[in-house]
Amino acid sequence: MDHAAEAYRTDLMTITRYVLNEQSKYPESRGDFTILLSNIVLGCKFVCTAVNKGEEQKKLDVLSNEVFVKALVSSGRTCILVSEEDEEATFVELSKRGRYAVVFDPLDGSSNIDCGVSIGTIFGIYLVNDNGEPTLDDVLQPGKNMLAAGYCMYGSSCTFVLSTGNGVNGFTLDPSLGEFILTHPDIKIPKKGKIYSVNEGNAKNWDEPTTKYVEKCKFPKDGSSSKSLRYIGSMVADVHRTLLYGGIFLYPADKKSPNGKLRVLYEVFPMSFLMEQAGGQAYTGKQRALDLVPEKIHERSPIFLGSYDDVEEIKTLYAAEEKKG
Ligand code: AFP
Repeated sequence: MDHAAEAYRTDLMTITRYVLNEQSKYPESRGDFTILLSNIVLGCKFVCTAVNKGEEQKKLDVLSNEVFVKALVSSGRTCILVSEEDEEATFVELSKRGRYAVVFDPLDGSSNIDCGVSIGTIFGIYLVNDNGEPTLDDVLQPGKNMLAAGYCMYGSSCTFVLSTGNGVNGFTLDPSLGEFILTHPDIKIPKKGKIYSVNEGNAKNWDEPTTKYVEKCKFPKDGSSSKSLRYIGSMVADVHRTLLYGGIFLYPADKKSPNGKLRVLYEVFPMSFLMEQAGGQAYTGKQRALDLVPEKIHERSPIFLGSYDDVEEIKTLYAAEEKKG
C-alpha cells in the first residue's frame, strides 16, 4: 500500500455519498432511505462519543435507546420501531410517519461496557409497502425481506458495516472529519476459516451436532489443523472478526435455552443478512436463518453463521442427526 498517498487521499467516499450513489441506480427513489440512514449514522456517532466518555452501562443503555428512537422518529421516514430495550414496538404518529420499519439493538454487548470491550449497535430495515395502518406483521417478516442491515462497532475505532442488499461495505469514523469513510469496500468472508467462536461454558447442555462440531474443531480427524477459539461475548465484535478473518460464530440451543439466547429480529437477522451478502451462510440448526418467520418481536433463535464451508459442516451434522430420527 502507498501510505503517503493514503495519508493524503482526497477523494473520500463518505457513507452518505455511497448511499446516494446506490440510490442513483433506482430512478424512482426519492431519497427517503438516504435520510433514514443519515439518522441512524447520527445515532451511532452520538453513542460512539458517549461510549468513549466512559459512561456507566445502565446510563448508556437507556441513553442509546433514547437517541435512536428520537433520531428514527424525527427522520419522518419510519412507521414502526422495534428496540431490544423496549418491550412493545413503537408505532410512529401519523404526522411523522414514513415507509420504513426499523428493528435494532441500540447497544448490544453492553454487559461488557465497564471493562472496555468492543460493543455495538445492530439494525435491520424493512420497507413497508402497505399504505394502511402499520401493524406488527410488518416486522414479523423473514429476514430475507430486509432491505438493508448493518452494525456499528464501538471499539478501538468506530466502524460501520452496511449492506443494502448489494454486497457489504465497511466505513470507519474519521474523528477529525466527523464522517464515516469507506475503508473496507466489498467485504467477502473467506470460504473457510481457522477460528470458531462460542461460549464453551454451556457445553454440558449442548445438543449432539453442536458437541460433535466443536469436538471436530479441536480434534480434527481429517488431518487438517485444529481451529483457534476466540470468544469476546459481544456479538458485534465476534461477528466483525468472523466477517473479516473467516470462521464460524455459534450461539446454539442448549437444554436450558432451547431457542438459544440471541434475538431473531435485531441480532440473528441483520448478522445473517450481512453474512450471506459477504458470501457466507447463516443457519439456525433447522433452516436458513433468513427464512425464519418470527412470531414475536423479541423471539430468540439458535444461530450458526460465518464462512460458507464451516457452516456447511454444521448443516451436515444436523442433517445426519435428523436422519437418525
Ligand atoms: P449483553 O448485551 O447482555 O452483554 O449480551 C450480549 C449478547 O446478547 C451478544 O452480544 C453476545 O454474543 C451474547 O449475548 C453473549 O452471551 P453469553 O454471555 O451467554 O456468551
